[in-house]
Amino acid sequence: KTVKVGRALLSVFDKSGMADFARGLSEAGVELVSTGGTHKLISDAGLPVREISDLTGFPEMMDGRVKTLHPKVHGGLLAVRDKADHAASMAEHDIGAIDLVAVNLYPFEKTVASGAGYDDIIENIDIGGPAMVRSAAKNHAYVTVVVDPADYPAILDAIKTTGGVPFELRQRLAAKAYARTAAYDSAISSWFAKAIDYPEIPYRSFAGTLREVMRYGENPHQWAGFYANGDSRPGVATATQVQGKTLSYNNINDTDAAFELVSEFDPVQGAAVAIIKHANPCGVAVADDLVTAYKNALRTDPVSAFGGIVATNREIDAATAEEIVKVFTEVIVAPSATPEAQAIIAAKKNLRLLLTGGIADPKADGLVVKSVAGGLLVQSRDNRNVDDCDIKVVTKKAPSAAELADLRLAAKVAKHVKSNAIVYVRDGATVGIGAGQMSRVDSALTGHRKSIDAARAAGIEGALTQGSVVASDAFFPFADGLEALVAAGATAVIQPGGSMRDDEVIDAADAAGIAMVMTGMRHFRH
Ligand code: 93A
Repeated sequence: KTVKVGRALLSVFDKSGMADFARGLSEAGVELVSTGGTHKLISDAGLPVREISDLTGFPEMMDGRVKTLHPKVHGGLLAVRDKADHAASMAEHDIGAIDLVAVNLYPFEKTVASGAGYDDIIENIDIGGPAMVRSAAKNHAYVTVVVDPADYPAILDAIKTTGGVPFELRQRLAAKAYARTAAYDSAISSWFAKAIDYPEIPYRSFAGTLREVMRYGENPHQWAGFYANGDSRPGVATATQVQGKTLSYNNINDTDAAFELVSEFDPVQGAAVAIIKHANPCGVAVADDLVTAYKNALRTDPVSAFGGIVATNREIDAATAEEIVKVFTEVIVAPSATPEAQAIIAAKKNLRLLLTGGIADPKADGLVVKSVAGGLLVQSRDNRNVDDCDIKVVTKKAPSAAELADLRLAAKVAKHVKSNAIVYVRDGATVGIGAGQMSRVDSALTGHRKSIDAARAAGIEGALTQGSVVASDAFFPFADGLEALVAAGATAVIQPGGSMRDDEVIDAADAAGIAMVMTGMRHFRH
């Protein structure tokens, strides 16, 4: 049933919308009670409002740590109005009912994101706020709880039109309130786990804030939402969309893959471009300038690049924008774009342009979560790459300096290709990528075949893998995978090593007269 609101307790850190909300409530005859800062705002707006200390009979104390933690508050929130003994307790202790609570919490997440110190972060753990929210939500049979200023208008509307707040709305607000306190406590425990290096903390939850509900998920019959977890680093969740259609679920997933990959390459050392389809790269290149990197990345697999996602590690200039818009592209993601480049891209109305303000830090830690039936698999981010490895030459022949540079590029790309991953590189660009095959030999063959297609498209005889170098994301269990690379024309290979049959694989490389190096670091990606 609809409950009339007689008294409201307002205690908000984020004061947006509060003056209007308080005015609306006051005009509807609701008595307002409020804590320090919120009280000041409301009385400055010229509205009648009581101090919380007036209601509790206690001053706000201990730097505000104790202001609403009082039976007059929690009794007023939790009492079951039509239970005789509850009503008797209220009468006996002079506890008045509180019918509505508007609370939003100390900005714990923002304080952490700002890089504040330990004590400052601890001080920003709100206790009284979540306590009121949880009490009010539990007693939603009688009480309305609002944690999000976006909900103020709907509540005022209901009060104006029906004289109170209907049950269905109170239920939804209560559900939202618990989601908020859950996310809040989860942010606190996540921060703690990180601050004291306790990753295996039990009961860990992974809550985020709904940013948007998408039209659908991976497929049209699936629901999908994008939840942000408060991480403020450059990336798909924090990027600004300058233009284009709304991003879909698959767009966001692929854009993330593209940007994480391109961020492996230091923009000071060179321009890098990655083109992604279905979360796998179909072309990656580094060059002195961005437009060359784009053209070389595109050459790997121009057919697959159709409808792809382009990521760059440097500001997009006009020349690069001109080239990108020649190919049907779904999303461009870049640290920034010049005004000229933006004008060129603007001609393609649907094309989405996301600007991140910087590249992602490939060394950053963090957690990667994957759901399985009945649970979540959680692991730390794969935040290492070939630059962290001690590269060992295992063959008679050592790679040349040029080959070694290409091997490093190939290894960084292979890290971002679904396993089994085989990446052929020549002259700073991928020339064949084999992704996601169940056998490493098949990935080797796929990459080779793609390079033949690409060569044909470019009017070149043979395969682009001739004279290339190759990275494998994991070791070769048998020599056959390596032999497939040799047959494709590879002259040098980088792989982690560690197979029982490493010796056979090394012998095969020596027999073919190619160079092979081992990193000791595997990069499975499933
Ligand atoms: O320090 S607290 O944990 N102790 C309390 O008793 C308490 N009551 C409300 N924080 C408390 N609050 C929080 O104060 C609210 O959640 C809100 O964020 C803030 C509003 O304070 P003010 O009205 O003084 O700006």
